[in-house]
Amino acid sequence: MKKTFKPNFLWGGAIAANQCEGAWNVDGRGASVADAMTAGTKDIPRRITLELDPDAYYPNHEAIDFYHRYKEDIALFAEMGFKSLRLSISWSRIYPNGDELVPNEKGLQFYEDLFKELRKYNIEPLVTIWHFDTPLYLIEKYGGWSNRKLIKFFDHYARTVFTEFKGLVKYWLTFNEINNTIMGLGLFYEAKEEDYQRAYQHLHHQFVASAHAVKIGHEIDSENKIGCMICGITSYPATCDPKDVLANRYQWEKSIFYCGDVQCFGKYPTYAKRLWDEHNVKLDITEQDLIDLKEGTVDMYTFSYYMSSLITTHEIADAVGGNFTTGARNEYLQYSDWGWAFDPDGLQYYLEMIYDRYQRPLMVVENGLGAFDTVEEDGTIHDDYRIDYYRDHILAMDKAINNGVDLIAYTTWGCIDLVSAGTGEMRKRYGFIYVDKHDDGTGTMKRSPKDSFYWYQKVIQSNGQD
Ligand code: BGP
Repeated sequence: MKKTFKPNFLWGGAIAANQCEGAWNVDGRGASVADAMTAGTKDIPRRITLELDPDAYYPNHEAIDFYHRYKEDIALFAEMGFKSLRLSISWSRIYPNGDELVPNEKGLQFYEDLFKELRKYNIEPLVTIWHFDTPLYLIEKYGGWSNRKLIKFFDHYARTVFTEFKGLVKYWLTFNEINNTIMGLGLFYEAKEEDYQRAYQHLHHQFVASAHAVKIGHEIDSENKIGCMICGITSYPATCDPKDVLANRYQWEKSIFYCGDVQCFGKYPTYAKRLWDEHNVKLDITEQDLIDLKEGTVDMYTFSYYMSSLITTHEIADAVGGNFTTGARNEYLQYSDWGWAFDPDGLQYYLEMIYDRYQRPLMVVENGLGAFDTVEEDGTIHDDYRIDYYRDHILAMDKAINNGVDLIAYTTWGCIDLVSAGTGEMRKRYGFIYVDKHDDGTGTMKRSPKDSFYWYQKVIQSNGQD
């Protein structure tokens, strides 16, 4: 095998504050929208309750208690040989309501300690500023991101974290899976024109906030590298009917390129007009917004990749999907217990297509398999299905790099078991490290390495050669 991966390739894992920290109301932290989400399952959707429902269970409140156990967890990541850990800052830990002027010192201290702990092991932090967790107060008082005022609050929050963590953090991502807002629109329910209007306006505000963050981050430290983060789903036409082929192209434009184009090229693409006109969307975009978008383009393109999907204009007999999308079943692929397609070739396709379009460094910042794990009597966990999943996706990256793609990082999702974002479940496990925590909230929280832990350690040690 050729030496494909660069010597400084960032192998590692990824987690997010709301899905692992817990300590939701500790040390001055305010509630975020993730704290208002009840537990769900594959078939029962999570609910958002602005008032806590005493009969419901809120899995993010305690999560895996990373807030108190991060030293133990980071030591395990270091044992695997991680070069990087992707994690996110909880906005409401820094600004409990989101619109304050003065930050919560204890929140800042927590992240400073955390980043120093990573540095102790030479693990490069890759920090997401927003990962699905807008402070709840901003939703209640301002109605969330469809209100332009949120840009100003986010600017302030971003400026705070860039200033505070200067020298400790170099790699940043602005909004996690920013394209989700429009990707699933109209797929799971009949969306009305006002839903489209709200979603596109919401997204416009996040684009502007992201561009501001890029500008602020560069101004505070010219060493900072700041990326966008797109939910990457490779889609194919389900048939050779030209209508399906066209529908698939439109799917790429709406779901994938729309956000990447604005964040990498700094302006709305030509097809944006068609997307808006289809639903009579009239956006409030100021002259200054257009200047800011141009000046705040990202340094790198990062994305999550779990699966591919099939697009068709014909009737779908057997719909499958996950992660904000759904489509027809692909008879050439295997599916996970949660209906996510296993498609490493789709990762190679995505990497090559996106690199060609944007010509800037890429990072795969989420990839992984959510699966049921069984703990054997002796405490071991034999997750060969997870090893197979990773092996094939790493081989796909290897091919793309050999074909010229500048891929600089791979951080697998949920390197330690954590709360699922989509379902709120614990039993949908992604980790190399098992956490003894269950869907009803019980468990000792004990951490145990799975077989994949030792396998990934070997991958990193050999820089992807083995
Ligand atoms: C992405 C999110 C993550 C993560 C992952 C897996 O959408 O960025 O937060 O959770 O998907 O999804 P799930 O947790 O629903 O299995």
